[in-house]
Amino acid sequence: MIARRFFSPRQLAHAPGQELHNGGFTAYAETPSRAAAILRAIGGAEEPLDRGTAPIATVHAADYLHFLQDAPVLWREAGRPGQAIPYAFPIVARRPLRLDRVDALLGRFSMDATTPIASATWDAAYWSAQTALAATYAVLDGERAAFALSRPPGHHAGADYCGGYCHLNVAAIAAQAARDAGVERVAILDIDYHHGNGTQDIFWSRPDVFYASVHADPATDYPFFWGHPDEHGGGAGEGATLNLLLPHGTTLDPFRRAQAAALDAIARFDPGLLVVSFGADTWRGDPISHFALETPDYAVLARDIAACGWPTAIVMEGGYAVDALGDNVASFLSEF
Ligand code: OKP
Ligand code: ZN
Repeated sequence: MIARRFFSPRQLAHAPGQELHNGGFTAYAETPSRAAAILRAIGGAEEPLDRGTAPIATVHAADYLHFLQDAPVLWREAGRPGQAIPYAFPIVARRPLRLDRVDALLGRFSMDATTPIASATWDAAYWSAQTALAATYAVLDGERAAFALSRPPGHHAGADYCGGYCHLNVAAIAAQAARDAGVERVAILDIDYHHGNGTQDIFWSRPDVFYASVHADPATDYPFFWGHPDEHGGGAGEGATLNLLLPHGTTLDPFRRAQAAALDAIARFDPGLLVVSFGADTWRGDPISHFALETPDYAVLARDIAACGWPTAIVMEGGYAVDALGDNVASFLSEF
């Protein structure tokens, strides 16, 4: 089992009741019980230091960070029950506007309607980011690998938007912290079932942060609009984004080959540090996903990553089969 693991109990407070799913409301899939199950299976974790908002603000826009803290207050002031949920989005002619109405702000700073914001959300997301920073600094201080039990997850969140259960992009915050600590090239390997559109977006024009993702085809799966194979990065970041798509029903062998292709590309980039966005929603029984990995397969994937030898910070993304989640994460972490 990986030696350094980080989690703060304050991450549990974000617990939205419901989400919009296929036209109706269902129980929110990204539950605090996910973190509790992982924590049990990995035998506990250290509490992260509080490194403040500065490392978060190097990745996220200031107005967005204010919005995350203000939205639940404005929602209550508007007389609304439960958690703040957007319903109108400025996709046509998005332009700077001074917005006051909570529904306008929610649409401006969200990419979907499945990412509720409650009064505890900011604090939970803040500490989720602190776990990613703690794991990154453990690795910068010489640890071979470290694990952040980041929850809520991060890879769908962009510099100024939330989405896909994500509020702060913990992988991006980790990668940027490593850059700011002097690591010249940082790679992110995203092996969650879903494409990490937020991470891709944040580093799209950056030649110093390589983003490689193995995921379900966005033609059939969320987030639909990003993660297509012709997305390679832009400007100075041209060639530093790689998207590898797999079909429903994918088992270990094809997944492993795709991951090997991602690792080859990362090896050519020659990173000083690797951030792994690890999702266990590739497991065969995941309730919202359609791959078919088995629990022992995660150890095989982890061994392939570890064999590359890069200092590695692992952050937690998805995985919604709570009863199997602990074993799947423990299987992955057993090889580091
Ligand atoms: C987050 B992560 C409709 C299905 C889509 C959002 C999925 C977010 C996945 N309820 N909901 O990448 O695991
Ligand atoms: Zn996912």
